[in-house]
Amino acid sequence: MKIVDAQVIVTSPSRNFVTLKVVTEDGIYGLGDATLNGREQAVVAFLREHCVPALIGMDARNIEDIWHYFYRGVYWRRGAVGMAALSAIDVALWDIKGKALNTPVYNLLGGKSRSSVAVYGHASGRDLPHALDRVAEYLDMGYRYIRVQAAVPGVKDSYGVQKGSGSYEPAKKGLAPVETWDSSRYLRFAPQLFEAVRAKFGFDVHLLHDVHHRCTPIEAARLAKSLEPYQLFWMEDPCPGELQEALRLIRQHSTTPIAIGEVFNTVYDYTTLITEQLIDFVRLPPAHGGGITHAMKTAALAGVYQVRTGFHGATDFSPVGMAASLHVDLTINNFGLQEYMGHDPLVSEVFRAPYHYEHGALHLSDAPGLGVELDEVAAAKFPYDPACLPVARLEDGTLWNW
Ligand code: EZ4
Ligand code: CO
Repeated sequence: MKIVDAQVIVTSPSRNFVTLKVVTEDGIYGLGDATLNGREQAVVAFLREHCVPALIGMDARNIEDIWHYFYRGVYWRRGAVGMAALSAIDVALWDIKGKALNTPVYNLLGGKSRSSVAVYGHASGRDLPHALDRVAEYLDMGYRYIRVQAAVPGVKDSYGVQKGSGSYEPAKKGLAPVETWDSSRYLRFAPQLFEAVRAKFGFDVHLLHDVHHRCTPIEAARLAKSLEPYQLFWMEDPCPGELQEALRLIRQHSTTPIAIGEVFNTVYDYTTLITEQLIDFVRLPPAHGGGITHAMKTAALAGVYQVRTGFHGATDFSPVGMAASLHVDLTINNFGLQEYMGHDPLVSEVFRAPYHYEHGALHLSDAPGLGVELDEVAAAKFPYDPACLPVARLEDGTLWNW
């Protein structure tokens, strides 16, 4: 089943998405998500210039070998751009295999371990009372897992708080906007926020919180400890994860479960974290972590150490990337939870997603392959629209982690 063509499609229905379409000699095609928020064109160039020429002529059936060709065979391995490109190639090949065998991808990964995929939504408040209103809205919509964020009093820009109306999207047009941050105010406010949420809604709902890399390890340990009474389902990205040993400090001080790795690229970013059981959830999804092939391996290593998955599911991923996550989520035993933000309605003019939200979960269709359809005519109506994620600075100007 020779690959005869591969196209990189960039479209921006409300935000940018990069999609790889791989076409085989018998007319079957597969889709892969190559979106990397704010760095889209780097992945486009890498795919077009360096991957597509090598991909053409390969046998689409040999996913494992093609994966290794573009990983082991590439001297300059890993990195966000390279792994986003490899993820797209891999996911497109799984889509092709499913369509060729007339079965959904989850059947090829071991079949269903559950009937639907539990998701969490984002309750983000302009202030504490607004966050409580947002939690109530998510409960009304049937969510049983809710991430809670709110603007920190005295801090100009807190992570995860939407400005104005419309859907939350941190990337902005032009160069990176500069946001201001203050960890000490945040560390005082976060326990007050969760105290108020538990006082109002009790303990039946699962609560999550994203620290978004803002703390030092010892600050994160203090935060994890101070949030213990509120029994979070997870505390996410407590500190930057590139120093895996830093997570030992947090573990030493607290039993608050930790989720990490939405900015990781491969299982190698997780080896200390998983094998020393320093975390509870891996965030790296198929669309950024080497596709379905590598996500299954990362999940398998995690499973051995009783670590579960909690894949990143921001609007950064197109319905193609979301579908790839859902096929893995449905299959693996150590699934934990899936993030789900929901796209702007414009996105459905370009992508037809195979999943829908109901009763706190995403339900995936049994269409062959991934199940996603892309309308290329509609895609062409939404040209690339450059946007960039912010940078964070402390009040004195020191550059910080965004
Ligand atoms: O800020 O994906 O848990 N979710 C997140 C996201 C990230 C965006 C960056 O593009 O942290 O909202
Ligand atoms: Co996050």
